[in-house]
Amino acid sequence: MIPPTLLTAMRAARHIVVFTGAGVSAESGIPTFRDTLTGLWERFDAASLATPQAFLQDPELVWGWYEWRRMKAVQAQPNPAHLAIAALARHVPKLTVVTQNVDDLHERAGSAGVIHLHGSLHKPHCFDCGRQPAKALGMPLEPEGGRRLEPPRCKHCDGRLRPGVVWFGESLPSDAMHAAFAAAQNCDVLLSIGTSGVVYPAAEVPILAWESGAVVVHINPHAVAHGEEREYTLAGAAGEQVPALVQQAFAD
Ligand code: BJW
Ligand code: ZN
Repeated sequence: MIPPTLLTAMRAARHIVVFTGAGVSAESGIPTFRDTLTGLWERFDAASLATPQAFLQDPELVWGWYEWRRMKAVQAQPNPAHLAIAALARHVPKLTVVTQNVDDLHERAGSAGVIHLHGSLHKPHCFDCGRQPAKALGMPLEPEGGRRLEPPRCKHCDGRLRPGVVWFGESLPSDAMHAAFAAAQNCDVLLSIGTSGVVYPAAEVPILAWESGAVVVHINPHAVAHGEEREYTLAGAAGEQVPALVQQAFAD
């Protein structure tokens, strides 16, 4: 049951921030970051593949992993959580969606102006000169007979293209980070959906909101909250909890 005090806070909010992690896309069939290493990839550790050092050491392995993940993302469809977040924009004066995800399921569900803190699977750039290719990547190829795939070359400097995501040790895009922090500091309610909250600086977003006086709601099947005042947990899958919250808060 959703606490009535939370429903009241949702209805009174002038600005809601929705902060999402991999769990929001799990029910679309996209493995969470810490669950990506199944099948062909089970021998590997995600945290050590998602680094510039791993790409420099074995570009074909890392590019193959990201193309496999891009294929999963292209094949996936937005789920009821993405759709309910898009619908929520119709009920509040201002809604800001901040995601750590590198898929585009929020946009495909109809959310506008989504802030991507960790980049995108769909916008590669050159490892050497940083330029983006003029032509978008084609449909992802299944690496033949294994995992490895040669990254395409940059038309400008012949360097290797790399996924347009933020790896460990790299800076987040500063405009996205500043916009996310500003939104967190100026919202009334923040919904933190499907994130383990262990990766910084993104993990500061709900903390900043809470410190600025917002109501913070965690939606996750596993315990991630601390039980502070103004902090709620809706334990369960995003695809069930988010539509229920939006519906109960704003049912006519
Ligand atoms: C469901 C569900 C369902 C399941 N419904 N829920 C301060 C302290 C300590 C360390 C650091 C620090 N500041 C910086 C660092 C270093 C590092 C870091 O944070 N390390 C920690 C791991 C300790 N951060 C960085 O390096 C960042 N850069 C930086 O800070 O630069 C300056 C600097 C450099 C060096 C030193 C110091 C400063 C960059 C971080 C970039 C992270 N990038 C990744 C990879 C992106 C590309 C890719 O996808 O491959 O982003 S890592 C990975 O984690 C990915 C995700 O966006 C991110 C967050 O993961 P998320 O979304 O929470 O997913 P999961 O899988 O962890 O959790 C899923 C959750 O869903 C779970 O809770 C489930 O229960 C739940 N769930 N099903 C709802 N149906
Ligand atoms: Zn280049």
